[in-house]
Amino acid sequence: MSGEERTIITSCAHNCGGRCILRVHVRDGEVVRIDTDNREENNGYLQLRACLRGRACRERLYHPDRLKYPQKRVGKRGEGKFARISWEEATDLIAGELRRITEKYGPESRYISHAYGITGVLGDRAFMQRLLSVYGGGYLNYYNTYSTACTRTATEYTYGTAATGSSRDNWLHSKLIILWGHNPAETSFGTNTAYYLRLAKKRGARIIVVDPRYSDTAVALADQWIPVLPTTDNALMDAMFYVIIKEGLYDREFVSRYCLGFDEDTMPRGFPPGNSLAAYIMGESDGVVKTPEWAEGITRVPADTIRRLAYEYATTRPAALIQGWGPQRHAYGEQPVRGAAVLAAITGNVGIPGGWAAGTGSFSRLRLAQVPFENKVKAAIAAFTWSEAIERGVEMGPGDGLRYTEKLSSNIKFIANLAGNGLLNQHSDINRTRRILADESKCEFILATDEFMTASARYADLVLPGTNFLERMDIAPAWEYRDYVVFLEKAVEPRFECRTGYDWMLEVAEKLGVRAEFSGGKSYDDWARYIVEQTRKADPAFPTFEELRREGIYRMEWQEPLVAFREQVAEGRPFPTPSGKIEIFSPRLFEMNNPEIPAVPKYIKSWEGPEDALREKYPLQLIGWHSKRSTHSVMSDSEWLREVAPLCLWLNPVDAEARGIRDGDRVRVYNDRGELEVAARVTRRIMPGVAAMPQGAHYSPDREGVDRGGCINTLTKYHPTPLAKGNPQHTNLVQVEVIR
Ligand SMILES: Nc1nc2c(c(=O)[nH]1)N[C@H]1C(S)=C(S)[C@@H](COP(=O)(O)OP(=O)(O)OC[C@H]3O[C@@H](n4cnc5c(=O)[nH]c(N)nc54)[C@H](O)[C@@H]3O)O[C@H]1N2
Ligand SMILES: Nc1nc2c(c(=O)[nH]1)N[C@H]1C(S)=C(S)[C@@H](COP(=O)(O)OP(=O)(O)OC[C@H]3O[C@@H](n4cnc5c(=O)[nH]c(N)nc54)[C@H](O)[C@@H]3O)O[C@H]1N2
Ligand code: SF4
Ligand SMILES: [Mo]
Repeated sequence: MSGEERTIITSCAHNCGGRCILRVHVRDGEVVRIDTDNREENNGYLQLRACLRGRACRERLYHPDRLKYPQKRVGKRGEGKFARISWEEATDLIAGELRRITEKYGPESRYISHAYGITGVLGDRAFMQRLLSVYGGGYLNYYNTYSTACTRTATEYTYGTAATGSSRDNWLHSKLIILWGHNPAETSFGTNTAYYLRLAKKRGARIIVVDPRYSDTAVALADQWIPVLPTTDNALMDAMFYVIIKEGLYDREFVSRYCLGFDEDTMPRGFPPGNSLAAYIMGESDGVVKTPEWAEGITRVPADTIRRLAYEYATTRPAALIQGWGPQRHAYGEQPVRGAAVLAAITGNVGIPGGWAAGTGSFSRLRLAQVPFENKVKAAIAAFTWSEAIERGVEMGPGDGLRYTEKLSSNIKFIANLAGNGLLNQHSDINRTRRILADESKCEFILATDEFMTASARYADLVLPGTNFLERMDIAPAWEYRDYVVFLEKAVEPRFECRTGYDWMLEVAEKLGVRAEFSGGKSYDDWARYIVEQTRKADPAFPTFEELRREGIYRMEWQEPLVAFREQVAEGRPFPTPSGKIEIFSPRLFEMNNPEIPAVPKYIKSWEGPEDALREKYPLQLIGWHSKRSTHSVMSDSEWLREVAPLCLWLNPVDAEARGIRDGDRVRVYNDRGELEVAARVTRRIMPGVAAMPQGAHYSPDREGVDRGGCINTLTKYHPTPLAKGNPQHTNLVQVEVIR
């Protein structure tokens, strides 16, 4: 007999760019239907409506391929042979390996990988950080992420902080909005970001999209699309600087008061002449004047379009240049980040409502407490460099991005990959990573939790079945523009033998003799209460646990737009840089004396860019993008979503015709690193010379090693960016051939 239907409020815990309300309808202990926010919109409350992925979560929850019990590797690592074991055996194995590896190699050999399948505060990562802190004195840290390595690092060099947060209501004051490699119609960047842009447009803002692709955002919002070749944004920016300088369109007062090194007059003392931005743009330092005609040859943007763009941006105030993270996931990704911030600065668009200082301007008004832990290891590698730290961690130094120590005492020997597919699928150059991971003498133990046997889980020694977010309670903040949290109510009991991290970690802690220190006497639910109580200590307006649970959401209220650097500009306070100014010329970068890390933002010819000689062999630039069809690899094989957004490689008709490729044909895409197969989509939505495919498809090699799953990381390169040591996963040269 079917019982009463109850409805609970939750949100996907995936790293999807959004944080929306899911209303989950449960009958007889089963999720029967999922819909979304239906609250009344008033007092500025915008419904947090779920995307198609959120609404399709039921397919994932009940998928027949869910991991059902713990599995131990029995074949060679990566071969895919596993045997079912009990939880008792599994926790024995983890405790034993942790003890052995810690005693032999010390805490610096232990690593929790960059993995964001769970974004709630009670995720497996949070508790593993605590477990490794109480047992063995900590673990090797990482800094930066795959998301924002160059954005973070390069913004800090310009403004002295990466916290350039402004709120989206700023855009309602903007007269012009430039979305530079930013696609929130798909990437969301906080639920409703595209909606705010639509409101801005209704209020009269003109919207320009700069992107090699005619993205969904361009389709929905753009008055103008400016296609630019990947890796060449800085040539376009340089030419904009040229026009702005030549025509005297910059904000003289702002530049002289707040900026360092715009021209020779604003250079700090003690540096040789000819090192300012203006000197570089006018060719004084390298003999090349950065005219629009020069840039046209590199970027494929017509010189007149560049002139108009520069003129428009410099003369329409306030204007918001909002840069996504696509332009920085490139070989020299630091440069477009610096360039965009400098454009905002010299046009006086910093610190004013309707302007925009940098990047996507993420901020965190609401600070949610965390599960506490104390990692005694201070050493940190850049997130992207973990596979290198397996091979040669002890040889790595500051030049490889090693921080807070001179030298590591061990290579990585233990990896906890919890709710992540970054061991293989999401890390660059899969064939390289496979070779490193397959060598069992290098990293000696790999533990994975997941809901499915992913490519990464296949390279683990022990795979644990995790719960789905609908099977547990958690609390998750907004993804960007953090001013609300959602209480993730548990909808149904875990299926099979699936368990949440804290649950089995308690047993591991017990076996290691640290249960009391690890648990602090708390159950999982107690930790949720603890988080709320600690958050309330800092913010008394934050609801009680019961209130939050009842309402399902807590949202901060405010009236004024949050404007980054408002005080600096309104009150003449120093910027948090060493000079107190916006460092267009960075003395710190100058001291590095490295042509790949220039002191002023510059166009640098990229390896595997349009000016690389390798183009003769591999003539197409390949970029990936974060598509609506999946959250990284999560749901990328969903039958339900496939109908809406199938996986395919975008090719311009010019490039398709030259290769005899018709829309829908299967094609092989390859370079020296690997080969994959995918369907071609022949479309003018991508500029000639460039191919694009969604990132996140599941890697599935055939016997010859050809990836039939279409995972772009079969083709990407492991080559950290010069300063941030970030992941240049959109910089690739390939060839494409039709399969007949
Ligand atoms: N649907 C969905 N949304 C997501 C995610 C997801 O997997 N799926 N992932 C989330 C996460 S973790 C992150 S970090 C963010 C990522 O957000 P982003 O990094 O901003 O997303 P991308 O799609 O990589 O890049 C944004 C745009 O940049 C363009 N682009 C690429 N190269 C260049 C270039 O050289 N120049 C210019 N001008 N444009 C370029 C791409 O075509 C794309 O339209 O998205 C989040 N949102
Ligand atoms: N080529 C290329 N590569 C990229 C990018 C790119 O733009 N291009 N983007 C990079 C970026 S920005 C990021 S953030 C990374 C993302 O890298 P990851 O965070 O590793 O990617 P996901 O695919 O989201 O992996 C999440 C995993 O967690 C599992 N999972 C989901 N929910 C749960 C749960 O509740 N419990 C458990 N135990 N498991 C769960 C999923 O099945 C999935 O395997 O990828 C990076 N890789
Ligand atoms: S944007 Fe993210 S949180 Fe919102 S419904 Fe989609 S997958 Fe879920
Ligand atoms: Mo990300």
